[in-house]
Amino acid sequence: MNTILGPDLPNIPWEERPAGDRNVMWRYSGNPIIKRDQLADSNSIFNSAVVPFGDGYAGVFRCDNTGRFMRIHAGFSKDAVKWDINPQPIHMQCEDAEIGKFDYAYDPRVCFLEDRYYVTWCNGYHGPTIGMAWTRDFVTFHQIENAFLPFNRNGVMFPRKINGRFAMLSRPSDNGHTPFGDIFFSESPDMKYWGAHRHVMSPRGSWQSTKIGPGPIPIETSEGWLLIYHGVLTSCNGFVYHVGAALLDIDEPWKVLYRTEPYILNPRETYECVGDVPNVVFPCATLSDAATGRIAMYYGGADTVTCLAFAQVDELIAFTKENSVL
Ligand code: BMA
Repeated sequence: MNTILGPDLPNIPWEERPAGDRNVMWRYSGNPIIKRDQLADSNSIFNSAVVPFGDGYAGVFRCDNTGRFMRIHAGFSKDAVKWDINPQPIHMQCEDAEIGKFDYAYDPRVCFLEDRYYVTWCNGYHGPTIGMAWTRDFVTFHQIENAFLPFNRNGVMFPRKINGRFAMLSRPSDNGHTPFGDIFFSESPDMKYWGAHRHVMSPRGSWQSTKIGPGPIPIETSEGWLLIYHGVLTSCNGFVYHVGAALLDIDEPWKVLYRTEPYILNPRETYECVGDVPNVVFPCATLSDAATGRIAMYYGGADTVTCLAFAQVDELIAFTKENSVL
């Protein structure tokens, strides 16, 4: 039995796989769970991250407004499906005005680590890089140093220290729409200085041939870190974003043990194929229940709405191993 090494969360969203569905991951019947205009001035709400919080859930949501400015907003939920999103964007506290100066914020991830929640996001600082903040209540957010120099996107922390150091995956990029991109591992003694950078994996044929990037916070399992990631191909019509899975070594997560040759989710429903950027599924968070092995994954559809999909950890690990090409 492949197990999640983490807490039991019996109340995460869940639906059984529909009869006749042969896919390792299946969609929530109520998708999208967050529509583009949930806020009075939102153009789109997508690529967002949620975590267990108190007796419910909290999250950080990418809300592009009707001025098409990219902002992140806090939100709360009892059931992790219906979300109350604060109409005001997060205003970070920051001791250093140079770092706190706001340009734009998008694609947040949230990671509970030791005693607080860390938020990482694509932060505008002379180009995109990895912004970082922490919060205990999702009301006050304390912004700390950017993790890296520009240009970088998809900063995804590990949920515990590894070999005594904080650890993060990221995807160095460019200042535009980035027609390349590998996943790297970095570590830090203090959340300020990041180094010991290691290559994790490169793009590879077909659905992940243009670029790849880490998605949700990796899930610790008996078989290694379960990494859900996005992989992009360039079609004659532009980028197409898919979701894949890999297992990384527990102590040396830059070592890839298994990696899916097929994707595990691709844009095929209307809300994934039609929107501001068509043909995008972009995962930023999971909730998982160790007792049952249930995984609920949150992803953006077509850069417009927020959606949910489900998998069973045993099945996803077995699928990743059986369909692995390194
Ligand atoms: C990436 C990011 C994501 C977005 C994706 C598809 O570069 O901007 O926020 O979902 O492109 O447009």
